[in-house]
Amino acid sequence: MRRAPSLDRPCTIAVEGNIGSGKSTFLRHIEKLGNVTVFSEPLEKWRNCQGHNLLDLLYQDPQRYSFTFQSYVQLTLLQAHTQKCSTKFRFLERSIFSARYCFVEKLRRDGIMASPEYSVIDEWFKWIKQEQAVGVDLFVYLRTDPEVVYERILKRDRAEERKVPFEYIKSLHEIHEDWLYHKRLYECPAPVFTIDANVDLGMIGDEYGRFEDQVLKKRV
Ligand code: DCP
Repeated sequence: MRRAPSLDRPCTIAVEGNIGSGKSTFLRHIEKLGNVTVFSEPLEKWRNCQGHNLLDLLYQDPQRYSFTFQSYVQLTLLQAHTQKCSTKFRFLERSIFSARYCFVEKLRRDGIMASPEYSVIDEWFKWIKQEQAVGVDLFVYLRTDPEVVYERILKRDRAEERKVPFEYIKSLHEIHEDWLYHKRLYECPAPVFTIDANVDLGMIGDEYGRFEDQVLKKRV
């Protein structure tokens, strides 16, 4: 599934991490460097699918709407993975992999997503992986403590996320850890570059610099 980057296929880097780990901040920084294309997470699409705020519905009634939400997430991330781009580097905010291995996994474990719904999402996922150009060359893992991101989530006060309990964030953290850090959950289809994203997002420049030196400059 991993293909070597070539002239017609840029080096694809997917930025991952818990909710509130600073993916958007990291990508805003990367965008300023130039010669990169950034596909930010299609959150606005999730908030407005033909007038429906699917993110809000997900949190209001997860049993009823998690399948609806995750189906649309999978579609919009597939669209991001396969968008054309002419720069050497292409950055994605999240990927179909974290959608499936972290979020759908969590919903399945908690029994929120019904087994037939999980199976349908999983069949779609397997087909996409097999048939579509969704290869990733590197994951950037913005590694955080759940307590830190929970504070950030409370502070940013996104309307849809007001009722998200700490336990949910903690458990999503553990799933991200198992997948990207300990590598004991499913497959990890590309190497992982880990960034300590606990530091205040205003002072994270050193960590970003390490990524630029060790990844971007080496591949130019
Ligand atoms: N979400 C979800 N299932 C997914 C992807 C996201 O339920 N497959 C939810 C979790 C959040 C919202 O969508 O409520 C956005 O989450 P992200 O972690 O993807 O984005 P953030 O905006 O929190 O990222 P950051 O703060 O790191 O920039």
